[in-house]
This record gives sequence, C-alpha cells and structure tokens, in this order.
Amino acid sequence: MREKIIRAILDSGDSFISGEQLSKALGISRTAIWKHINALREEGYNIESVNKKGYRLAERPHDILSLENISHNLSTEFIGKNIIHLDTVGSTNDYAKEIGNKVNGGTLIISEQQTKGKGRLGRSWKSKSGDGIWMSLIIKPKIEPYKTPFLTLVAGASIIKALDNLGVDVSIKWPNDIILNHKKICGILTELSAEMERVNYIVIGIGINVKTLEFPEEIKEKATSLYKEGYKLSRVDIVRQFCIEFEKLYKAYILDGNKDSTLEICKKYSAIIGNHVYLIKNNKKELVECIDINENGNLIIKENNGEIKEILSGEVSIRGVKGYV
Ligand code: BT5
Repeated sequence: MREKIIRAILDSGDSFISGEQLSKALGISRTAIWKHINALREEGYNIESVNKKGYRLAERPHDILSLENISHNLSTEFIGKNIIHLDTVGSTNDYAKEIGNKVNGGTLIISEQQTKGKGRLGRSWKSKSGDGIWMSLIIKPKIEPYKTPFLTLVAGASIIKALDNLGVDVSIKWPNDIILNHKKICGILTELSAEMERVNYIVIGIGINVKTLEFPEEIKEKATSLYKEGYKLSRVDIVRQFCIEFEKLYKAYILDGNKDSTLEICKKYSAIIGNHVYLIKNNKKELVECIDINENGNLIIKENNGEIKEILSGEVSIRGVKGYV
C-alpha cells in the first residue's frame, strides 16, 4: 500500500493529490492514508501537506534507493524494473544467488548495509550503512559460460558512462576497479551459476563509495568516495544512469555479439594503458608495460624482456608504480 501511495504522489509531480483522491483510488480511509504518509516521512520522504489541497513531494527524495524512486519513468526495458531494497544483508551477491533461479533477469538487489561484503578471492568489501551503493544485478543471458567474464567489463564501462553522464571524471583499472583521483571508488565482483554449456544466471555485484568520509586504516591510502572528492551526487541518479547504460552495452554484446562499444570505453577511460604497472600473481611482483585490451577483453602487456603477453582477468592484481594506480 505504501508503495502505491508514494507512486501516486510521484506521478502527480509538482501538483497536489488530495487525501480524498488517494483514499478513493486505493480504497482505504483517509486516516489510513494519513498513517502511511507519516510512515513514509519517517523513511525519509519529504512529503508536504497543505490544507484543502493534499499531498505532494517537497523535493524528490533522491537518495532513497527504493523501487519507486529508481524505476519511476526509467527508460529501460528490463534492467532495474524489479528492485529489492534491503536495510541490511550479509552480501547482496549471496542474496542474489539464493533467489537467482526464481526471479527475472534484470532484477537488482540493493542493501543499505552489508555485514559480509565480498571482494574477489575471498577478500572483504567495506559496506557501511547508507555510505554507498551496494548492489547486485541478476542477469540471464543465453550465452556459453566462457563468454561471461566479458560482462565484468560491460559493467565497468556502464559505471564509467553513468558517472561521466553525471559529471565525474573517472577511469577504469582493468578489469574491475573504477578509479577517481588515483583511488578506488568502486569494485565489481561477477559470479556465475552455470552448467557445462548453459548459464543459469550471472550476478554482477557492484560497490560504489558515495558518501564515505572515513575509511578503515587498511584501505585509507587506496580508497575514496564521491563525496570525499567533492561530488555530492544522488545515489538514485547513479543507479538509474547505470541501468540505462548497462542495458545498452549488455544488449549490444548479448544480442548482437558486439563488444566494440564496451571495449572502446574501457580503452578510452583506462587508468593503466600506456603506463608501467606492477602485475602481482602468487605473491610475485613484476614491472610491465600495459599496451592494450584485446577483443576478448584480456589485457596485453609487454614484459621487461620485450615479450608481449595476454593476461586473463581474475589471475592477477595490478598496482601503480607510485601508488594504488
Ligand atoms: C572488488 O574486489 O573490488 C569487488 C567488490 C565488489 C563489492 C560489491 S558490493 C555489492 C556486492 N556484494 C558483495 O558482497 N560484493 C559486491 P577486489 O578487487 O578483490 O578488491 C577488494 C579489496 O578492495 C579489498 O581487499 C580492500 O583492499 C579494498 N576495499 C575493501 N572495501 C573497499 C571499499 N569500500 N572501497 C575501496 N576499496 C575497498
């Protein structure tokens, strides 16, 4: 019911909608409407009420990551059309894997807090309450499992485009870090449920630091947030932009087999191509030059002895010569 009320208020835009209209449309008493309005106010919706006119939003509650706010007039076909917004969860990726077989592709799980946020290879991801966007997208493409790692690049390119559309100058550290002012603001963790020849579903987990001002000691030097770098953006706008950009690049790749747009973005906004970096694998650190990203989405590097090699995502970590990147 609360969802229906807020949707009706959102639909009426800058005009007022009266308690009577709401009560007739939804078939509940005006007192019940009034109670729901108060509960919505407690959730953070800034709802104005004016005598004899009714209710309207004083300002759009741009920061509440609800289904209504994100999907209202969203121009996508299926990405972000179903949203599960949680207060707290262990990990949105783990939650997505529990429901992956039961929901439609395009479902987005977002939590205000994660108590066991995960990075790659069992690493942890700090996800304090309200500080960021901790979300997992479930998709069900009809592709062979070996083609799925490229979707991490599709997600990375979509975040780059989304933030770029909102005026933030970000870059990508292949394969899964988004960088702002030489520090990490976002990480991506892609997980797969598949049989030999067939994908059941893929979970693309994305963590974006939005409002964090203090990071724990161990990541202080390499992590940053949009607010910390002076970008006061709404989390809702970021998620909406991400859904729009992801759907475009995803369709190009899955339906047309076209990787060009994603590769173009990953190369143009790369934080490492043309630079020397350390490749870290099995505790061994090697100084190499990054040359390119090839059509499979793999990194092409030149070793010290001049040998050119192709690096698969997932097998290495990359560090800059002077700092994180
Ligand atoms: C990643 O792993 O960067 C993938 C992170 C994915 C997080 C999202 S949040 C929603 C979804 N649900 C989950 O449980 N996970 C996904 P990796 O490249 O392995 O980087 C992990 C490393 O980044 C850690 O070892 C820390 O050094 C650092 N780190 C941890 N929390 C961070 C944060 N909030 N901001 C920046 N760096 C962080």
